Amino acid sequence: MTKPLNVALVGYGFMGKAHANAYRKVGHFFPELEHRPQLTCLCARDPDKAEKFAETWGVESVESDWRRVVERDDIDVIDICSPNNTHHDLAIAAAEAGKWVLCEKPLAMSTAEAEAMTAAVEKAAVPNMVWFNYRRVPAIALARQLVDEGRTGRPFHYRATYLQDWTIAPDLPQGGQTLWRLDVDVAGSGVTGDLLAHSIDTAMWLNGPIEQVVAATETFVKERVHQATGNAQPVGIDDACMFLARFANGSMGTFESTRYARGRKNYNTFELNGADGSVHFDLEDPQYLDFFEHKLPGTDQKVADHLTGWRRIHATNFEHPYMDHWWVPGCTIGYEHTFINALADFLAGVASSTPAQPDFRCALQTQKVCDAVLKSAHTGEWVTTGVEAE
Ligand code: SOE
Repeated sequence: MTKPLNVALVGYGFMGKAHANAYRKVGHFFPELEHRPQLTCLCARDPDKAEKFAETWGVESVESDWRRVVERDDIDVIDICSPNNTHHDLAIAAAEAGKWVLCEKPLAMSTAEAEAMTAAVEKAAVPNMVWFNYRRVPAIALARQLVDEGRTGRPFHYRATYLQDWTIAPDLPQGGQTLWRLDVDVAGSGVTGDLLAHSIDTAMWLNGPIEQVVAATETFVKERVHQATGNAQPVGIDDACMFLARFANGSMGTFESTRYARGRKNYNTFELNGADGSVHFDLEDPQYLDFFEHKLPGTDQKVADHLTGWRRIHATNFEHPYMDHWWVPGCTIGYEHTFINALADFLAGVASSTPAQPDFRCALQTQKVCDAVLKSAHTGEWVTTGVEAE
């Protein structure tokens, strides 16, 4: 017997669409799940756009005030896909009302906010998760499996880049519904919270806690017209950020992110170098995990050295993470499927009382690293992150 689960989606932008699609599809591809999400409510400020979205995605009702959603008895889950400055109040109110809470990344505008949100979901003991969807790319999950299996050995280096190019034009405005990511009052930060949060989440998932960072940021375009006021206003976000990291396991990391890398659209890459092997991933080629295995199993290493080399694993076999729920080997899945996989993990975690990660407490650790990065960029000094040991 399946149980219906009434979901209220807050926000209808890029992420609203990605999440709505996940709720629609998850029961088809993960039929073993006990819960069947229903798109019960969409909450958004613009009533016309909200009605249109609800019609397109088959959402049963529309609200314009999230407080009303939180009060509704027929809602089980509140999923926050609205801009970053709404996450804190909404998540806390939802938790206090006993709703399950899912939240887009970054969890919050600051560590202080993320701590309060984590305390609220834990006090209310409600299931919660943050949508760091890239953990659910099969090739990235495979990287984690290889690390867990000990195939990369003692880690020395972790290298991440997250590059885009969509804000280069100096006449691009900031703010409003479409460009809130450029408005520091709404986004909290620039590439650090928006892009590096992904890189940090993946890095700590694969390679453990980041203990210390030293960073530099730059804002290349200092003023942009604000869509709300029509006036040129200072740009408060970081357009680019690079930082060095020390991991608790003794390895060293470099991280770079920008929205000014001409030609790079969503170039999210990482490489982990260990004593026994390395893994490399590039989101613009997402089906593949590159793996260098130094010790070939079952061979005499002296004889085998001429056989070593990077191996491209096309992560589409039934044996690869998530792929037994999708198509036959060789047929690929895409960006949208990472949200479906994430939702499936979340629902399975609730059913088995083994919370899927990253939950709020886990995402709080990423927030701490982001805050430490921004602090270091300001002071120019190494900053201890305060990330909890695993
Ligand atoms: C920014 O352009 C953005 O949409 C991020 O907000 C998403 O989290 C990232 O996955 C794609 O890029």
